[in-house]
Amino acid sequence: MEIKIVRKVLEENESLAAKVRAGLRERRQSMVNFMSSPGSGKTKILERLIPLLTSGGLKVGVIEGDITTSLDAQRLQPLGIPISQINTELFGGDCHLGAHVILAALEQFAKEPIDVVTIENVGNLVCPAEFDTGADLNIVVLSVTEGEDKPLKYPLMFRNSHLALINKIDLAEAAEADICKLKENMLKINSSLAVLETSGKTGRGIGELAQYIVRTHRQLLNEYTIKIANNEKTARP
Ligand SMILES: Nc1nc2c(ncn2[C@@H]2O[C@H](COP(=O)(O)OP(=O)(O)OP(=O)(O)O)[C@@H](O)[C@H]2O)c(=O)[nH]1
Ligand SMILES: [Mg+2]
Repeated sequence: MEIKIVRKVLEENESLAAKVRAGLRERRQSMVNFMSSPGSGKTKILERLIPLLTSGGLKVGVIEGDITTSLDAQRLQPLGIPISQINTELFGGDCHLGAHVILAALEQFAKEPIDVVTIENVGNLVCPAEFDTGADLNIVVLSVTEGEDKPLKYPLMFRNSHLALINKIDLAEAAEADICKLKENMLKINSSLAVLETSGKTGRGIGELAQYIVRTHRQLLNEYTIKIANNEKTARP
């Protein structure tokens, strides 16, 4: 019985995620979902990444997921971009953002001219991987202090991500991190995972991250434009 209920919740989430994705395309937007353990550096990376995206001409909005505070949203406020705060304690304290709350957050952005929506998911290496938010790009952030074994212990997160950021690379030597082993373990779980070394402190790798997001955004919009044109062609008598 319990298994059936869990399956139903996940199926409902899948269909809402598909609705999120369809809405994003209609508005010519793309969405990027940052996931990690607490403290791996999601907010710090956003603080550095967003100015790069906006200086390249993209309008960015942020959905901030947290169980209880708006501390991260306050850190991002100086960037002057639209921010939608979701506190999951208001509906049961979920340790992830489901597609239903993302839909509600996107509605808050309805009047904003946004190109790229970034999500900072709730800090947790397990649940956010189970619930599709409707994002086009899932990015897992793992810092060098967390251990090389984490991809093997939390495989779903790495399987469901497109890009992994090895963050706090500035601390790699002090943490005696084995970066080769860490990459090997990531690729053992997901051989098509792209990997970037980043530092929210020094800014290393954040330019490449911005380029990756811009490339994905353009590609999605191009594909959508072609799809619409083809649909119009076939609809013509
Ligand atoms: N040395 C170093 N410190 C970093 C780096 N990235 C983040 N930090 C620090 O690590 C701490 C946690 O970073 P956050 O950006 O708050 O991490 P988070 O993933 O957003 O954390 P939650 O939102 O609580 O899940 C902060 O003190 C950051 O300044 C980095 O690349 N190098
Ligand atoms: Mg944060």
